[in-house]
Amino acid sequence: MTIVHEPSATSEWWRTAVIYQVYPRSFADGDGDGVGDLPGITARLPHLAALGVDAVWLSPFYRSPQRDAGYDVADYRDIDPLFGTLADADAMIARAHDLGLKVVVDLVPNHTSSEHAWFQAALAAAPGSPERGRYLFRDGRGHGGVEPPNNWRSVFGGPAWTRVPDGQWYLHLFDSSQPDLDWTNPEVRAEIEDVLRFWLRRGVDGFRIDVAHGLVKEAGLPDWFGTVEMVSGTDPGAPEDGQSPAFGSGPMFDQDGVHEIYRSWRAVLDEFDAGGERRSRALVAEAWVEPLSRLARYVRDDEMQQAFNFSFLTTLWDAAAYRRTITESYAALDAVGAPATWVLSNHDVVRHPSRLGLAVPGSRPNGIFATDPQPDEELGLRRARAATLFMLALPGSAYVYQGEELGLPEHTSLPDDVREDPSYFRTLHEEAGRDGCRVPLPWVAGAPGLGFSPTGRTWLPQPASWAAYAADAQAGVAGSTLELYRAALALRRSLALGAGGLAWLDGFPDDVVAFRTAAAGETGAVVLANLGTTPVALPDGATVLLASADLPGDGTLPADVTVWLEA
Ligand code: TEU
Repeated sequence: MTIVHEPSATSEWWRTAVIYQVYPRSFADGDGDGVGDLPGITARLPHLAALGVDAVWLSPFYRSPQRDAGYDVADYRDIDPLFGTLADADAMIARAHDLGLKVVVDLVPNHTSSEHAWFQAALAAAPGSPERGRYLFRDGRGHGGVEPPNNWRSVFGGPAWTRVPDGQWYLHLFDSSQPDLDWTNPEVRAEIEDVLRFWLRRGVDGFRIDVAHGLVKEAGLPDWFGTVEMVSGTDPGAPEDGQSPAFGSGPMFDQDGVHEIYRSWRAVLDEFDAGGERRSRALVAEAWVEPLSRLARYVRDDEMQQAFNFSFLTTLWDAAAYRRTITESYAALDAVGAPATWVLSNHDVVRHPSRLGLAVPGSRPNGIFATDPQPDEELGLRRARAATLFMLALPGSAYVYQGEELGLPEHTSLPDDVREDPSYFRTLHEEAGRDGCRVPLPWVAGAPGLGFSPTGRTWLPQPASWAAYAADAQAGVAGSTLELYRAALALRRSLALGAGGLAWLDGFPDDVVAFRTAAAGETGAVVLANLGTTPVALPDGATVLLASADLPGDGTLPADVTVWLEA
């Protein structure tokens, strides 16, 4: 037995919470226009309470031209009419709180929309003006300034600079409709702190911080000859030991200056601590940063509370690789007193049942075209259920992306003419992009649009196979993925697994991830995940609490199955 993590002694909600990601445009549509909205979400919140999660995180619903599905914010203090009104947001927050769910909203501070009043003012103003000083406008290089100021590439493909009519260029790490703010400008800092207060006053319990590693750029904006490619994990130079290349380096990412910003935001949140409770509100870093020791810097005591563990998401289907990632995660995060977080899917990556059904299980293409080799749907789902079941036993906090509780696969045959993700366009159609993981959810098997919207409209078409995955087709059905998630979340809660310690168990084949987890004073559970190709013997006399697939009953654990055993 090797102890890698001690039980957690502190009890703030975000240390152990299971947080469900709602992608508003695709969760539930209240008004029938085919795009999900806040009233649709509010009406379906009981589904999430019944599922057994502790919190919801909503991707952006702010006023936006929707060039990057809302990650291009034109007004941080208003709701896009597509999603409803501020009154709808208040009602959603109130209903969630009534149901005992915390609410985390998305904050996009690295860039605004090009339609934000600030950027419009910058365009109208002259080079060198205070209006331009809120963004990263620079003169170009070469004769007449016709070359961009440096060689940076957009994360979505293509150059990271766009030229305006008077000849200056502005930086955009993402789409040209998403100009980067200049975080050395005190006005920018004051504005976003005020935006935090605006939403805290409306009662939110936390913020997920978009591109948290990108706000500060290295002074002088020097050229960079590495990769900014964080979208795809299929780098041909990737080492063959089952790991993707390190991400998040270069002069545009993970600069030391970002931490001072997060310390100031932590102080803003502390102003709102409820009833004298310390740290009742949380900041969550979306920072594609490696190694884990660098990621841990975002969650030091006076900064954020959580950071998404993308090292876990990018680990390939390999028991030794998982053990390594998990051990390193606890080592790095325990050193700063932060909870580990675990995540397998979100709105930026191919859904994990499909990734785990690829020839290299767990690899991370940026979307899948109908003409690409297709994932094995059945094998992928079997592995996804196994992966989820061991993730939900890991001490710390876990994220569930909408629809994964239904076992949804990626939509891999979307017609190209419905695609909206800017990364599809900016890679000149070389990468399918992220639309395939953003398809509207199936709620009712027999209904038009699978019950997503009262009119049957859906902003992206749903695959025909999704009727079988609809929530109503799985509710109450023994062995369904929905019932597996419900059972796992209920047991996780009753066994207090989130607050557990973790020890690797000896005596199992290398292909088995085997650990014991128990909170202080609890018996906990033994978890075995067989990532190999042959069945392995279960311990003598083992009592199975939960399994990710039917067990043969001969005392063995088949390949691609996880079990929780009585400890
Ligand atoms: O993503 C930040 C980011 O780095 C992504 O490009 C990520 O690496 C990639 O999508 C993973 O496949 C955030 C949001 O999550 C994403 O939806 C936005 O498009 C992006 O910021 C720009 O705001």
